[in-house]
Amino acid sequence: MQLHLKVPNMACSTCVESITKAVKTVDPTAIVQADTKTKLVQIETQAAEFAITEAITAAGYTVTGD
Ligand SMILES: [Cu+2]
Repeated sequence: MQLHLKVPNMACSTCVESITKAVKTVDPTAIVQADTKTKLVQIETQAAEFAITEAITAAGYTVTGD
């Protein structure tokens, strides 16, 4: 399943790293692609969307609708 999330406070590559790490705590096999310009995060994962969203939020980021 592919998730498309918007993370408005993702500003730089360190943010991308933190978000990727957070996602991988939920699903180590997840593939994360993030664009700091569009603030869009594409995640290929078998995990539930709410679990991914929760992990990103816990890492200090805001997830809004696509
Ligand atoms: Cu950053």
